[in-house]
Amino acid sequence: MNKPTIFSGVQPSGSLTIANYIGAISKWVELQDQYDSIFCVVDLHAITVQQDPQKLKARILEVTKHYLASGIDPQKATIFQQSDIPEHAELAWLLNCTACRIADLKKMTQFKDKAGEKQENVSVGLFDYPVLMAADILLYDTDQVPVGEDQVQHVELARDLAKRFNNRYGQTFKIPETIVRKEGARIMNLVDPQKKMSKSSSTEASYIALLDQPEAAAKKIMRATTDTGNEIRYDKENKPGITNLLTIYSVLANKTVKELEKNYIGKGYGDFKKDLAELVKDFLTAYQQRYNSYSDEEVKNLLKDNAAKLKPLAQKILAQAKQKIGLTI
Ligand code: AQP
Repeated sequence: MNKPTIFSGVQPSGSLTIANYIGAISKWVELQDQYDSIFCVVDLHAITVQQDPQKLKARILEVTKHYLASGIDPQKATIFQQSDIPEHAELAWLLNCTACRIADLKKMTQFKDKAGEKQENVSVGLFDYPVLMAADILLYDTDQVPVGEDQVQHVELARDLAKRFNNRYGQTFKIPETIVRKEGARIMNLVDPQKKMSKSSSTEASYIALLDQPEAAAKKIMRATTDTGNEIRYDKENKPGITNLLTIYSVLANKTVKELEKNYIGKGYGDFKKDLAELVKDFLTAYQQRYNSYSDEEVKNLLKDNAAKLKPLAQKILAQAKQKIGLTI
């Protein structure tokens, strides 16, 4: 029997953070044996905000190396570059016209967060981003989409658009489901633990980049904002800073939060942070060794080969949608 399919991606929009690893990529690694796995470098999403062309080029290769360094096995999973398969953009257009309404997109919280006060002056692409994401998912008959919490609303929109299209034109798209990890689906900013950690943040101290110097990353942990009091306890409401650090610790050390809380009874923030800083330093050192073992040439070839392998499936689903709409003469 065929395995079910998972699809997910990361934008080459900055230096990947430990939040991208914990919330998304590490979960993909866990799932890659049970699923037919498709992991995309979503470059067309990245250009919804301004990108420097030279940096963007480099980051497409970087994201691919991050997938590999995290443990995605190219023998098991298909890693490719979104813009290599133009069917993504074409299906997005079809969904724009046949299934998505302005009102759907106005509800998207990520757009409101990213556009902020400048809603009238950001690109149309930033507003339409969730429709392209729906196209990415629907183009491969995806069963499940493993994402961090901030992307859940977008996967729900993909489900709604697929249902709307199917109701109007007859069964065409599979309805995808979301997979969100129990702990670590929303890693918070180290400076302001009320905000999520983001790779495009302008405050370097707010995130741990996977390519940060391990020593510098350890310092960021030591300086992370913590709460009043000194008890190491998971409490999102009253102790968002320590709760966030406990979550990072728990995922990287593969220990439960309960276990950690027990280990730190009677100890203070200083001891806890020192241990976590050491853990992060060791994690990054090993991670970067793997990351540096891949060459640009190697990842370019991998991306090209995989796009060629995947294209027929994308073409097939797109052709079905076009035929249903009446575009096939
Ligand atoms: N803070 C987070 N905690 C847990 N998971 C997270 N993800 C992002 N931030 C966190 C998950 O990482 C995957 C890739 O994200 P993306 O590149 O699609 O863009 P994003 O969700 O907008 O993430 P960033 O880091 O905040 O990027 P920028 O700054 O470019 O917008 C997704 O599965 C996401 O949920």
